[in-house]
Amino acid sequence: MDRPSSESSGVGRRGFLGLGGAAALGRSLLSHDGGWGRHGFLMSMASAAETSGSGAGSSGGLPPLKITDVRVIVTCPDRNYVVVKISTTEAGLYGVGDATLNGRELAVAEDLKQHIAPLLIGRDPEQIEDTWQYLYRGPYWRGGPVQMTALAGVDLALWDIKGKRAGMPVYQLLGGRTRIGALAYTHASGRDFAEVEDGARRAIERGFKCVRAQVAIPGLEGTYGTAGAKPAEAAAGRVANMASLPQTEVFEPAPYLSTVPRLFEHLRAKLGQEVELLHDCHEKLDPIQAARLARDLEPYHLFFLEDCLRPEYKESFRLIREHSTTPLAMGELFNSLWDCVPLIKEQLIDYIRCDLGHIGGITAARKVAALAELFQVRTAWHGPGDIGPPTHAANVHVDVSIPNFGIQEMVFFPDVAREVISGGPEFEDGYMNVSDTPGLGCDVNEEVAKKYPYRRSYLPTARRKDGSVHDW
Ligand code: EZ4
Ligand code: CO
Repeated sequence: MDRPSSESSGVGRRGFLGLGGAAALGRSLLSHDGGWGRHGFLMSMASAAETSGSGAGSSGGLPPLKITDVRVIVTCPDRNYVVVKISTTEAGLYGVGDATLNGRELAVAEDLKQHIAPLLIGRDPEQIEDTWQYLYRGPYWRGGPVQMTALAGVDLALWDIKGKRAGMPVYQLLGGRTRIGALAYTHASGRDFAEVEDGARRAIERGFKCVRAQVAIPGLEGTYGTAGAKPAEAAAGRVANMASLPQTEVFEPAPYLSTVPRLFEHLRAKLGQEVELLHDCHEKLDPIQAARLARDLEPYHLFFLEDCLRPEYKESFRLIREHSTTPLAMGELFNSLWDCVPLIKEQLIDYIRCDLGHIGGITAARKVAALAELFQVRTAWHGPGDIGPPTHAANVHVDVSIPNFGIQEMVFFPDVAREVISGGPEFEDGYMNVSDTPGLGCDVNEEVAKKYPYRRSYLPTARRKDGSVHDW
């Protein structure tokens, strides 16, 4: 507690013993302990630097382990990724996590390098929950997207290490399989209904049973989710955006609210009832607008309507519920477990779709999933291209091991990204899956990563026609 230097984990033995109250609590908690005596407990919670030879704090029979290095790799093969690589005292045993926060990558990278890495050196990498609690509550100024993304990167790397050490894929550590694969959805977009329909048909031919559909809104410049409509132009736009300031899109609710139901009327007429359709509002709407859209979409039986409201306004989902039976999903902008609580416990949504990479990794996700299970809410973890393959892998390890999985958003990474970060989930016949490789199943090639240095890149912004700021 009293040693601020980088060699201290902060729960060092000396510090822990120094806290009389905490030590007493530890004793009382351990009064029914069968052989894991106070000495062993204190030793195991101390930094691994001080545990050598004690036999405590490590997996049955294996020698104690400690973290020796935390590397933060920032790379831009096609877009920016932040990869966390945590090495251990066991030769060749390391974990790979993802800490990519689109548009603020360097803030996370510096948090990891300057503030978090010194706290991890010497710790036992097997104590995932304790490390999570320590990194979450330890800085006093807890939470926020930057810190929670950094924490997720560490968390994923530690689960990877634990799986590799156990010789098991992470889903086994989470309780084992509950399903053969994770039902996936992909994106179809276009400048008009026919282009979206084409995109959906291509997705269905590729095996998808569920498609998210977005269309450009007539009269508005740029609409969220439609940039992929013309691949060459979109790619050029992305590169241009990397060297410049954010692009500005124009949003108006009136044409949006009248166009989207007509898109789904078109898609149902052309594609039939079998394919599952979804739509992302991207947190753009006011409550009464969202209620109207959810009601107007009812005849087209969406799998869900995604992220209708800004993340601050959980109670407002009640208003949407009162007006519609369209299933609702929410959560990619949440970065606190507690953001999920009101929506789940009041059954205001049907799918909780946190981003594992921004809410604190697998350790956080399994708690969200367990809470959701009790209230008949299913999961739909965020799975966009701007989080790295280790987070997509973590998504699927959780998906295939929980009882209340709903659906998984997915993307195909370009070859250039896979050159740097290999592994990750596979897709077949509508479902995602992970292999039985021990750990999460991803790796990073640091030499190749160097070929693709970071390039500053902003997400777009949005304004109304009168020039005022709107949510993108
Ligand atoms: O716009 O992750 O559902 N997917 C999404 C994403 C988000 C990006 C922002 O960085 O809304 O495409
Ligand atoms: Co979304």
